[in-house]
Amino acid sequence: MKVAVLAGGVGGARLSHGLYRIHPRDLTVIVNTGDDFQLHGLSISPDLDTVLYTLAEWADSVQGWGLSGDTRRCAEQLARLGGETWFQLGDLDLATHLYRTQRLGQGATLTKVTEELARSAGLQLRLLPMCDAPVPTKLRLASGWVDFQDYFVRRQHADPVLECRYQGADQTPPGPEVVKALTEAERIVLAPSNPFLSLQPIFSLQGFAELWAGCRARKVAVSPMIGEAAVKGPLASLLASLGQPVNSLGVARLLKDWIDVLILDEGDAHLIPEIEKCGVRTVCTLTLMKTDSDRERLARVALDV
Ligand code: FO1
Repeated sequence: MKVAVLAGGVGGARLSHGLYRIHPRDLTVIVNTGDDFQLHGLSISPDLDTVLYTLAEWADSVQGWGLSGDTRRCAEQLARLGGETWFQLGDLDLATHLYRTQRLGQGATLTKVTEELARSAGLQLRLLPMCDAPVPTKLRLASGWVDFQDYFVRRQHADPVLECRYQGADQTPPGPEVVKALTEAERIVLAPSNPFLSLQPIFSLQGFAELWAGCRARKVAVSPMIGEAAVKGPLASLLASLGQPVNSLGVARLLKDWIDVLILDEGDAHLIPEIEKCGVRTVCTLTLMKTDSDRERLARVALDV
C-alpha cells in the first residue's frame, strides 16, 4: 500500500518512525518547512532534520530534536565570542546545516538536498519538504509579528498567539514529488503534529486544496492532544488563544475539512459525539508514544483504519 504522511515537529517524526518500521517501502513523508530560517549564514530546516534524525534513529530521543550524544563545544566558544546562542546548534548537528547550506548554494533544490541526506542516512523511504521555496511561518503576538523560531525558541512559545501567517504560501505550489506522492497514495496519514504550526503551512500552499480534493486515499489524522494538554509544544495555548476547544474536539474542528477519520486517545472518548457532528469519524486508541513499539502500534492503527 502506498502511504503518504504529512508531518512536522517531534510528534510527526515519531509516528513517521513507527510507520517506517512497519512499512518501509512505498512510504513518503512530507514535512513542513515553515520553521526554516537562516542563522549564522546557515540554512536550517528544523522539522526536516527532526524527521530525518528520528527515522535514522540518530535523534536525541529525550529532547526530540538534535542528535543523540551531540556536544556543544562550538556553541560554548561562540558564546565566548559574543555570538548568538539562543538557538542551540550541536557540533554534529552543524554538519547537516553546513551540508545543506553548501548544496543549496550550489543550486540544488531543498528536495534534492533532502533526498541526499536521507540516502546518506541509509533510509529507503522518500523524505520530502512540502515545497522548495521559503514559506516562513510568522506569528502575531501582542507585541506584533515575529518569526517562527523567535516565537518558538527565543521566547519559548510563552506568548499567546493572536494570528498565524504562512508568508508566500499562496504563491508557492507543493513540490512535484509531493503532488505525485499524495495523488498516488492509497492511505494518507496526518501525523500528530501541531495543526497551526505544522499542518496548516502545508494546506496553505498554492493549489493544495484542489490537489487534496483529488486524492482518493482515505485521510487519517492522529490527534496531538490528549485531554486538555498537548503531548509536546504550544498547541494547548494556541487552541485557547485562537478560540478553539482545548482538546481533540478543537483539533477536529481545525481538520474537519481535510480528514475522514481522527484517531484520538482512549481517555477522550467522551468527545466522540461532538467530533462526529463535525463530520469526522473517530477511532480511539492509546496515542501517547513513549517507546518504539508504541510508535509501531499507533502506526498500525493509522494504516488499519
Ligand atoms: N528547540 C528549542 O527549544 N531550543 C533550541 O535551542 C533548539 C535548537 C534546534 C536545533 C536544530 C533543530 O533541528 C531543532 C532545534 N529546536 C530547538 C527545535 C525546533 O525549534 C523545533 O523542533 C521546530 O522548529 C518546531 O517543531
